[in-house]
Amino acid sequence: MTITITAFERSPDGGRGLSRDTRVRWALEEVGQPYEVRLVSFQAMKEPAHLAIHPFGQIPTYEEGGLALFETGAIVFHIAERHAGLLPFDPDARARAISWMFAAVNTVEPPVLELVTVKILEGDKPWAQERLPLVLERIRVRLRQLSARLGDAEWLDGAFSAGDLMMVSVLLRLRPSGLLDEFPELAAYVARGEARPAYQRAYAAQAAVAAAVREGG
Ligand SMILES: N[C@@H](CCC(=O)N[C@@H](CS)C(=O)NCC(=O)O)C(=O)O
Repeated sequence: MTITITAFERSPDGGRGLSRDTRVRWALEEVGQPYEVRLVSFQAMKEPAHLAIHPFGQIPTYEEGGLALFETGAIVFHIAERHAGLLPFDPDARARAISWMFAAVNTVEPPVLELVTVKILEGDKPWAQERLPLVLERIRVRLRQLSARLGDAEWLDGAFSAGDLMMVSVLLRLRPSGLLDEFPELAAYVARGEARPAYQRAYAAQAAVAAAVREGG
């Protein structure tokens, strides 16, 4: 059955791999599933046809036969459940890997997103500069904790899993801020994720969309 995901027609990051379709592409590449991409404009994302698939009018979505999913955590989990390669077979190890998936989107990503909010969405507010150090410190707390747990291990819990895929994807959003460089173990962890051939293919695919937009004007 054909898998179709959605991605930005014009990604605000200009193809740097920070839009969340990259996570889904990466998961599909890890398990060797071909997929098609439907590019959507900001306007189309808010129209009924897309809202029927994604109630919040966002990307990415995932369609396969009669199944339509939204939320990257749920989509990556679905892919990992259906295909070998992203979750361990041992039930306890599998449950721990799933914990890391939730930790990525529910514990680490929220403060990371606050940085985007304070810098871009609220950047022109008079209190933005005052708030910035608070947000940075909240992120550092999480990075310190994560780094302490990772130590010098290659991945968060044994072999690479969907938990690492989600965590690396979330941490990558911090690269432009320079915060990752304060935590060399985490910077190396993210680099290991990026070095995976499946990530490289996912990155190249989303970058090609942005390149085509630039060429087309
Ligand atoms: N929690 C959602 C977040 C989805 C999300 O924020 N998508 C962004 C792109 S990375 C989007 O569509 N933004 C446009 C908008 O919200 O209008 C997920 O993980 O899938």
